[in-house]
Amino acid sequence: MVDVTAPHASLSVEDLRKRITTNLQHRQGVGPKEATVADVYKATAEVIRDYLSSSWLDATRRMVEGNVKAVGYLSAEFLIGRQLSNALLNAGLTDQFEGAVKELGFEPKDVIATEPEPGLGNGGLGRLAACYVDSLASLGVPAFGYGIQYRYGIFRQEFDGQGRQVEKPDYWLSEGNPWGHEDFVRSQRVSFGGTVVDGENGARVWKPDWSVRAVPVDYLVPGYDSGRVNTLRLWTAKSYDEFDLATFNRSDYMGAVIPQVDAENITKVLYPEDSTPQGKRLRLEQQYFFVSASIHDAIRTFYAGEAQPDLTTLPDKICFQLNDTHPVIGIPELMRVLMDEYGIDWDTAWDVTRRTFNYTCHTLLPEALEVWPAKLIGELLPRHLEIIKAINAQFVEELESKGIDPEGIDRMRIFTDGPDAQIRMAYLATVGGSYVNGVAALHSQLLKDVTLKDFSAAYPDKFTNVTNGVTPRRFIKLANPRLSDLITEGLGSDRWIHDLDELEGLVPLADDASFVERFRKVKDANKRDFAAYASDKFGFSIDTGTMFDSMIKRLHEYKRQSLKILAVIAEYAAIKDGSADVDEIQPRSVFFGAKAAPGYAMAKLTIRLINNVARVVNDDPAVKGKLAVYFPWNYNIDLAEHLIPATELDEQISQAGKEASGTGNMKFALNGALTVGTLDGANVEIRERVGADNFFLFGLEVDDVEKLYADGYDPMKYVHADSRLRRAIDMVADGTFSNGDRNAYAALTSDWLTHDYFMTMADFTAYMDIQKEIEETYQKPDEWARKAILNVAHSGFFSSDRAIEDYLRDIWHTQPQR
Ligand code: 4GP
Repeated sequence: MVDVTAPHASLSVEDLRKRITTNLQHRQGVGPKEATVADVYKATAEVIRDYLSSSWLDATRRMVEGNVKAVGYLSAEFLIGRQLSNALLNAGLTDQFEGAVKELGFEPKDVIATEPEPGLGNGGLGRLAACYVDSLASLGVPAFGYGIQYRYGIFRQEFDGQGRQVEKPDYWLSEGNPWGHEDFVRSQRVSFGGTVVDGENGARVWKPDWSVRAVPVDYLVPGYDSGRVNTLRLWTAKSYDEFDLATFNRSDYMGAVIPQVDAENITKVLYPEDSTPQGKRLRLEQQYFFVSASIHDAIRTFYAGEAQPDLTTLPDKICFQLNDTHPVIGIPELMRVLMDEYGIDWDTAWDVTRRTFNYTCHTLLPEALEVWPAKLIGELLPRHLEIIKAINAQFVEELESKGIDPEGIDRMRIFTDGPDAQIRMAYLATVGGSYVNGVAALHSQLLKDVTLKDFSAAYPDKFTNVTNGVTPRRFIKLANPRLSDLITEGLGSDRWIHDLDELEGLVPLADDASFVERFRKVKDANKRDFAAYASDKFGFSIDTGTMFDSMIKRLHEYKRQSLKILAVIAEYAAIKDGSADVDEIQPRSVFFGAKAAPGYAMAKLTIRLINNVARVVNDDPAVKGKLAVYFPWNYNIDLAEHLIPATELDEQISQAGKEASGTGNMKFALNGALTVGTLDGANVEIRERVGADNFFLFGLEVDDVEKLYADGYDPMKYVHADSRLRRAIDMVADGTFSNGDRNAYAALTSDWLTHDYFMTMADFTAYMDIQKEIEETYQKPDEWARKAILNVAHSGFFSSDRAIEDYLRDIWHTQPQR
């Protein structure tokens, strides 16, 4: 572990109050007496940012002058969550803040809750990126996060009167943005389109058609108690020709702003719907936009003022981590920059590029590995297409020299020939970088055995694993202050916040009656807090005497929210018709949180079903006090921070072999929930660590799934075998959850009965059966708490600090800067 000290000059309550007051007067234009909570929030945020900025400048300077290689984490998503409380914690200013705002007459929690949450990510890989920038700064590693500042982020989710998801723009920037500083001076030009012509001495010259201005918005990333403040640089697109006066003067007012709208569209939303050619094109524009700007920014940073920089030293200055395939166009871009802008020859450029990039894959679904039509790349980035073709040709030669047969070579081509030629970005990333890693042991193994099998056979040394991790700062210390205090008390110190392995010290306390009792009290209090929050925010009225059972994650068929909702329906039916033993049933509150991609019809239909099951179940007096279902809308980090500490049972029930890792599973275990799960993703490692007795395992394993596919999977076999399942599906089909409309869920029921690719039917019985064990255990509260404590104690491995140390050692080959 790194020795960390906090070199920021400390601030007293009085200092901070004065700074906030001054900011209120000078920047917000109000006196402390007239200030609203929003003014105080904004003033505090600006003061904290200013306070951190000297450490930030210092860290940047030391990075440029020193000789520790930096990390550039390239990611289309950074799901950072609210900034204020995290910045205060990491800078050691929480107490001073509380004192100062109280003196000003405000409640600290109200000030913190005023901050809008930036929705700059969709799911796991975006939140992971945010955990990693926190850990990089906390460990003292020089690093940049590079991404996009989306004006409207991921959409804001609402539900209509029928329970359907409605996507609304998220105006998170409408009150300004005290954390992000737009640095117009350090903008970059990013160009698109046009043609490539021959230049002098065999050079190729790209003559682009149009350009946009990439303006960096800088967020400061303070490490926890490390004194280091790194940069998260998110790019926003602006037009060079904002306004066409001549057009305007012809009274064509809309026409006058078309270039501006075109340019700004690039950074308006995360993952624009891409079922149309325009949508696809916009996504590629986004990817190239942020990657090109970031590469040029890194060169500017490390070679500032050098007339003839020697870019062959780039891999000693910075390594770029490609967070999934979205930034992979960076590989041909760096090649282009090195050759066309700096005159470096192909072989040298290739060597530099390969040593600069590494690639993390976050999926096992083949359809999630991006493939771009060569035609589209040719239109938008003609020079890059040439370079990709040349990389492919060189790669094919390399494979031939390794003696790989022609079919093998065909399977591995980066560029597939023919009229519909495609570029396979995961392959490009694998070939164009040093290392490829999966995000959990099982996932990395499956990448080698299945998804990238040919590549791992040809380049075994490239493949490695880094099991994901989560930051204990945000997800324990901030989200669960009661548990944090109890852990600190139990361990006798708060070193665990730096070194999560220290949690092992809690093991003996799992058998200490008074600790167990206090642990239970923490969970009960967290449940009451969540109920109050959910009542306030969503109007729910939750019975805190029930078991809190949560499934929060993106909505996807492989994650199998369907399995959970079918089990809920089966339970509902059993309570109603008296087949469930009322004395034995464990009353539950089931929580769902999930957004569905706007173009993903099955996922959206599942949302509608869950909402309508919730409506019917919660309105039915026959099950009152026994079963309730809640689906708070707009699942985001704030909701996770409230629900995870209150949850007792965590659902990780994906089909085995489909979830790359999961990080929610880690957050839940660290917050003292027990998991019901399949042997999938990081569940495998969680179970190994917390102990098989403290994890509710069920369902098919990867080999079973493969065998079933091979033998011809027939979902009807399972439907016939379990009357509970038949009944639940019948209820979905017969209009029970659609006011009698028998067609409402036809797409879902017909898929379950005929296709069911993710084998929900095959796992239903095992899932229902494990519930009995879960309920029996839950009815022995001390036993449940003991298991939950052991989950906390053995989950220290799942800290993002550990994950970053793995990356430093195995992939980036760099270290903290003292
Ligand atoms: C997610 C994976 O689905 C999840 O298992 C993993 O924990 C997470 O990445 C971080 O590695 N993938 C995505 C995505 O978010 O968009 O593919």
